[in-house]
Amino acid sequence: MTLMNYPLYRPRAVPLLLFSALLLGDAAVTPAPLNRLVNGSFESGSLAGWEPGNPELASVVSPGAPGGGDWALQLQADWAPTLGFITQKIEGLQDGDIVELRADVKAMNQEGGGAISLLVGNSPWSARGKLAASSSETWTTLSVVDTLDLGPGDSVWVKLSSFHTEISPRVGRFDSASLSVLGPVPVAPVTWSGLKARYQ
Ligand SMILES: [Ca+2]
Repeated sequence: MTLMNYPLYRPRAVPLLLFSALLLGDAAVTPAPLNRLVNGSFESGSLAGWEPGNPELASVVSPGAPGGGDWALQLQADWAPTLGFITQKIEGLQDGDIVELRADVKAMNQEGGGAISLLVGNSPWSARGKLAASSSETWTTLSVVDTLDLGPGDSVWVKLSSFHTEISPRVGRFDSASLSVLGPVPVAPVTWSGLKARYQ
């Protein structure tokens, strides 16, 4: 039997997976996830790709998080009271996809901080979803993992937001935001010992 007869789930992935398995020995082959966010690290120096709720409450500033390049997002609340936020609609996701939203967040003053949300709905304002938040004054990586439950007409949105103002301005900085599809993963990990066991 030749390797070409090996019944992999995704035939087009065979050469790369086999080559990687030979290089890595018994390590599982896990390709780096693709970031579905546009301008998630704000390295365009602008809000390109994002829709601000109130443009006066969102700005692109420097410095960003360690390893996050030159630029970051800063959001603040005003006295209305309204919070600053930006949203981005994510295309190409499917019902049942397991996705992870990550971002680095830092409070810029004692009452500051920020939240990241993964939302599903007809619009960012009517959406349901999951949220993670931090009020730490050191850079903190937030993560939200969810399995998408998409109904008719639903879209997926990412939202970055400051906290509501109360008695003092609440400012948060954001950097290195990413949205990755973690699964479902139909391809079983290919290992060298697994291949040897199959042909011995
Ligand atoms: Ca950045």
